[in-house]
Amino acid sequence: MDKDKVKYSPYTSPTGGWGSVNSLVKNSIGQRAIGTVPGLMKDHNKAGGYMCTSCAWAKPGKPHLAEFCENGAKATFWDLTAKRTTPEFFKQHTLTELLGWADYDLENEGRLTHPMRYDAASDTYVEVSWSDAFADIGRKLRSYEPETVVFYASGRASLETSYMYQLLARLYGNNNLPDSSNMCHETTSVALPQSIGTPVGTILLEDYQHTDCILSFGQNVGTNAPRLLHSLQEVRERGAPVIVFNPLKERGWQSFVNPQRPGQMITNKATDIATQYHQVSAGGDIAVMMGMAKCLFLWDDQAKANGGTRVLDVPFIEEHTHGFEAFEAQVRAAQWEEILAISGLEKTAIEAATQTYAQAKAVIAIYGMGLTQHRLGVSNVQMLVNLMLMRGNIGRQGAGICPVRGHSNVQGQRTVGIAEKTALVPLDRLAAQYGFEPPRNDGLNTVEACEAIIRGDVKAFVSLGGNFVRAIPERELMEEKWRGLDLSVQIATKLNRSHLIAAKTTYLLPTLVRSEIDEQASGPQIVSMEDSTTCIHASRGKYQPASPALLSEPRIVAEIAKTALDHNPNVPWEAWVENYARIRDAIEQTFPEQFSGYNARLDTPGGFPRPVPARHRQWETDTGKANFKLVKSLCASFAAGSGPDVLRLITLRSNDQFNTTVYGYDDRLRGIHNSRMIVMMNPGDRERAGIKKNGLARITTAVDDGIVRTLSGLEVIDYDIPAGSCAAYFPECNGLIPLWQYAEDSKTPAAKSVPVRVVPA
Ligand SMILES: Nc1nc2c(c(=O)[nH]1)N[C@H]1C(S)=C(S)[C@@H](COP(=O)(O)OP(=O)(O)OC[C@H]3O[C@@H](n4cnc5c(=O)[nH]c(N)nc54)[C@H](O)[C@@H]3O)O[C@H]1N2
Ligand SMILES: Nc1nc2c(c(=O)[nH]1)N[C@H]1C(S)=C(S)[C@@H](COP(=O)(O)OP(=O)(O)OC[C@H]3O[C@@H](n4cnc5c(=O)[nH]c(N)nc54)[C@H](O)[C@@H]3O)O[C@H]1N2
Ligand SMILES: [Mo]
Repeated sequence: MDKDKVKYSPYTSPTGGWGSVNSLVKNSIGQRAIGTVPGLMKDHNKAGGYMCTSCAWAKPGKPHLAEFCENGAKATFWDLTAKRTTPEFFKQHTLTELLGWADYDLENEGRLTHPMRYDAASDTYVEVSWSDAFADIGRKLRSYEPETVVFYASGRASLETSYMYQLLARLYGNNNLPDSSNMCHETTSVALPQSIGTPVGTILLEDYQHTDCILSFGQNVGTNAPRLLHSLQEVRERGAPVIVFNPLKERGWQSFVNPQRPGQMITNKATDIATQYHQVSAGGDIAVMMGMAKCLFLWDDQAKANGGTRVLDVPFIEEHTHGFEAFEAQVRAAQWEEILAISGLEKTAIEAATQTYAQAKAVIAIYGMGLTQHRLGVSNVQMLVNLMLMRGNIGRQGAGICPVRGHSNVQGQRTVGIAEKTALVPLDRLAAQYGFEPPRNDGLNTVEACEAIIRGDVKAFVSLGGNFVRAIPERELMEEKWRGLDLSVQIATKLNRSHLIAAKTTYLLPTLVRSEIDEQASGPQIVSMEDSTTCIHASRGKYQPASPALLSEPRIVAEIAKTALDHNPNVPWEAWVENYARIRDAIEQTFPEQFSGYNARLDTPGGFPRPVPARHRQWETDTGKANFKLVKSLCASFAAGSGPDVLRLITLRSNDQFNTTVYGYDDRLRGIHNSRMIVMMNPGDRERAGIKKNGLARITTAVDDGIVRTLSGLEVIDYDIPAGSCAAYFPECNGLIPLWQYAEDSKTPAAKSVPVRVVPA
């Protein structure tokens, strides 16, 4: 693939509709998937079925006839592919050869079938028995200092597996539990507790039925959480406005045809989603929100003066918040000139957005990586909360903050203890429950794990899913240093680049996907996961496993624990794997407030919600109130280097990928086809850079730290994007991101405005 020249023509069809049906059918045929569309209709996100493996968006109690989207179906078809990556495949391809393959080609080989061990002499993976693999992994783990081992988790593993995994790390002797949320919504997990005393969003799905207005910042709904469009469509049909801030005109926020509605499919008459679309510059959101706050204060002053209805929710601010005066002073001091320069918007645009916001009684604020992956990501999120607090838009029906999470159980992994920060984990309860002394010092997050690997301080890396080396910044250096590890254990479903960069000893341990039947001693097992709105759902696999040699994730974690740890009679690894309901009982014992009646409530339609105090205006913050937080600066990005030729590069997802899993080379919703090696540029910026229309470009990171980071051969697309911002795909661009350019306070890599120079290639 990737041979043809890129084709670009702006996509004018709606999201959803026939385009998504065609894409879904193409993927089902391309993967010769054992899953079918009728199968999906019966089981996907349905009671008694399995929960989608793709995004974490909420699953309604009364599901649609087909409660899946194009991208969830794609992910499932790719899981249920008939293709296999067998021991025979590995005999035929050395790792050196495979390193030349594209991400797409690696995963397109299909499901891993057998446990494998890297053999340096032949430079290939060779088959190994499970028992030999576990014995060797256990022996090696016993030989290291606990602090030198990292237990990474990507966000797909169930609550049951995740609980066992964090316990494994703590019994082993560390809190080195970085996970994919460190690259994602960690910013949320740092910002929201300071502001409103909870690390998660405050809305439930039903709030969409009561909202008057939606604000959206930096999230691409059509690609990354398409089922949310069902709610947005209903919101629009009630006439409520939707205001979008995004440098790119993302199709999902513009227009949608619901494939669930035959009438709409036949007429192809789309629902317009955004009523206002503001193309903010990358990193310009704090400035936008500061401008909005200024308008609110000004109009409130006027209302006070003429005896009109107040614009601020004064009773709420007085009763429920803290820090208002300091915040007010910061807003009043902010200068419009700076606000407009940084946001890239006209004052009239900010005023129009504020007017709509101020007229609405109940507002939901949606956001994604466009806010979190910036130097001041935490200020981005906290400024959004400030804006909501000004009008009492948190903690009542139809209103609240809605971070749209990534992986399907990434939020849940945190809930059950996968966290490097000890303050987030009830260590005393774990100590009492299992009769051991858990390590009390904080462990490594993702960036710190990378730094430790670079220093040579990490001996072993265990990966519960994911594609760590490909997902992190600083690709070249990290790949080089990764080879210095003594042990890499990769629990995975498909082959990816992280598996090809061999440590001294590397194991590839294949596992089941969520839609497959997980048969254990007590029969087929249920697992569970938490969605973006804190609702917990049961999931039951329906399909035969891709290979009889696969083990489930709980089984793999238990076997590693049994070989790597001394026997502890209080930790019934074996009994847990026999019957996962026992793991849920153990989770309930550790987290009684969150999981009371866990097994009994597992099949609650729409999932059972964990308690979120901020939903009821109980603020578990340092002040006992919702805190207005001051922002550090109006610009969320790193300084844009020197010179007007420095652009801010946004690295983002196409419609044909799930993170590093690339399903194809089309980004239909952006009208880009045949290639991922592209850069979307403002035509004026392209001309200034001396690049011909449709020419080739080289991107070089504009930081002065002695490391040259560069990527060439990118085809330039003249795109509707603000001057000064440009965009290209993750993970192709990850080598351009300096490891030290992360969000202050949360250490989320700043993937959304990398300072770069783009020149003719
Ligand atoms: N199909 C599919 N679904 C997915 C994923 C996938 O890869 N494929 N990934 C999953 C994961 S792990 C995650 S975290 C989520 C990610 O979902 P999103 O949060 O939507 O993440 P991105 O695709 O990175 O896109 C971020 C959006 O922010 C915009 N943006 C960039 N910079 C700025 C800025 O400074 N300000 C504003 N206002 N906007 C900005 C971009 O133009 C883009 O529309 O999706 C999840 N769901
Ligand atoms: N430049 C840039 N970098 C980014 C981002 C960005 O926007 N820009 N986004 C960041 C974000 S938000 C995230 S979440 C990370 C993602 O980082 P990761 O979560 O580490 O990466 P994924 O691509 O989701 O991992 C895919 C692999 O997971 C394995 N897998 C799939 N399903 C399962 C399963 O059920 N069990 C197991 N054990 N393995 C499975 C497969 O082998 C597959 O190859 O990337 C981050 N990196
Ligand atoms: Mo993510």
